[in-house]
Amino acid sequence: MVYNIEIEGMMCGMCENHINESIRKNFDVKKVKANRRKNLCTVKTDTEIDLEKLEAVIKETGYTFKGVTKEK
Ligand SMILES: [Cu+2]
Repeated sequence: MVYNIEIEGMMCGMCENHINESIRKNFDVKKVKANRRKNLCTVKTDTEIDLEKLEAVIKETGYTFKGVTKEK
C-alpha cells in the first residue's frame, strides 16, 4: 500500500524528520518520506493502516493534517 498524506506546516528538514519518526514509531511501515515542498508525506506499507490513528498521530506532531489518499 502507498499512502499520500497531505500535511501543512513543515518548514525544514527537522520538521520532515519529526513526521517521519512519528509515523515509524506508530506504524509498521516499509518506507516513509515527508516532503515539505510538496506538503506531502508518502508512506509505504505491507498492510492497511488505521487512517483515524494516522490523522491523530499527525495532529499530535503539531502539523496540520489535510487528508490522506491511498494509491494501491
Ligand atoms: Cu522545521
